Amino acid sequence: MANVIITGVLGQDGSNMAEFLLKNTRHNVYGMMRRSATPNYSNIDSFSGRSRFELVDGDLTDEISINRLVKVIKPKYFINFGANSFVGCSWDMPLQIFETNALGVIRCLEAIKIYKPKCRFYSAGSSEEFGDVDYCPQDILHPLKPRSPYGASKCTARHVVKVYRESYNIFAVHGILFNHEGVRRGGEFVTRKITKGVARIYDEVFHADKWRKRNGGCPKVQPLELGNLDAKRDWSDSEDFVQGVWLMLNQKKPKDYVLASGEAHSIREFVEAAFAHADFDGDWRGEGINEVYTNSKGRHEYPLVVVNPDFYRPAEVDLLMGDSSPIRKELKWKPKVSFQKLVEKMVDNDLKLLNCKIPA
Ligand code: G4F
Repeated sequence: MANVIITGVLGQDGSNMAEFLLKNTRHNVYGMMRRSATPNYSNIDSFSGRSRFELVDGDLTDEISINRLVKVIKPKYFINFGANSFVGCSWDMPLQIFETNALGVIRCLEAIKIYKPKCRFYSAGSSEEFGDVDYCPQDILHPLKPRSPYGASKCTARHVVKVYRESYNIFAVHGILFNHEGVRRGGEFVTRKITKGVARIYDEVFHADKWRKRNGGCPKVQPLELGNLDAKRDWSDSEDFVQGVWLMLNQKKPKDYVLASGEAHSIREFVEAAFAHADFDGDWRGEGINEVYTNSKGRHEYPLVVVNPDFYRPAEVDLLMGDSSPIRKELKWKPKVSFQKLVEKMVDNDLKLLNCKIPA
């Protein structure tokens, strides 16, 4: 039995990692959370009462707190999922992004170097490091060509991990994670924004009594507003990824790997799959900022999705698709959830949160 520190434990990946370790190992899990006036504990509700789980205060921008935690807890593993992970806001707060995502990694590695040099460290890398890609699928050797302050901060973290590994012989790995989603995903990311939007529209339209009382005879639907529909991403399930991270941390020698599904789908395809699962039938009409995804089933036509250029980014990553064959072959990593299953799981969860169920 050993101690594990997980930063970002209230987020999607941190909470999935903590839950995975509590279920599958006998380790004590210390989940680090940042001080906030109104913290949201919903992602850890299912396990926060476990005796082997403890919430601890800390902040990646504050080395005193990181040093204290490593000195006192003496972790065997330090898993850094704490980050500002939203690419879209990284142009608005580039310094904060670097403080947390890049300098935060130096703070963790310095604390490990001084207080627990045998600790194994995981750094959450990102396919955003590849940016405007040179080839497809991208593997671990793909050049670093970030397109956002977020991507640049993750490239810095990658270099820092390599430097500490080679200079101090620390077991540190930087896993390159392509997009990964799930029922604990934050609502600002496009997948969850879509599945929450589908559930809201389903609730508005199919609970006819409710909306008729509110709006009169025909459905009044507030369409979902999205930005670039043509970007393509390689989406997987975060619960599959935390298992890959654990394999990386327990390999013999530290080596970086890519985690990815190997499939690319556009935002448009995600929209279609999510609405189809909730029994909508849509058509794309118009072009560019005038494009609309219109419900064409039943008596009424109404817009399900419209384009809002406010959600465009100053620079876009058009296509991400990863090659994860090395970790599948060498560490026997096997993801379970397909793109279609992921979409269905997220839509079902958001419908359930609104007490809606698709009729069988
Ligand atoms: O869901 P997103 O915000 O994720 P993004 O930027 O790909 O980043 C995620 O994956 C990275 C790994 O590749 C992680 F490192 C990172 O932390 C994060 O988890 O946006 C996906 C795509 C983009 O092309 C964006 O322009 O969706 C497009 N998009 C279109 N409309 C939108 C929207 N994105 C958001 N967030 N909101 C929209 O309305």
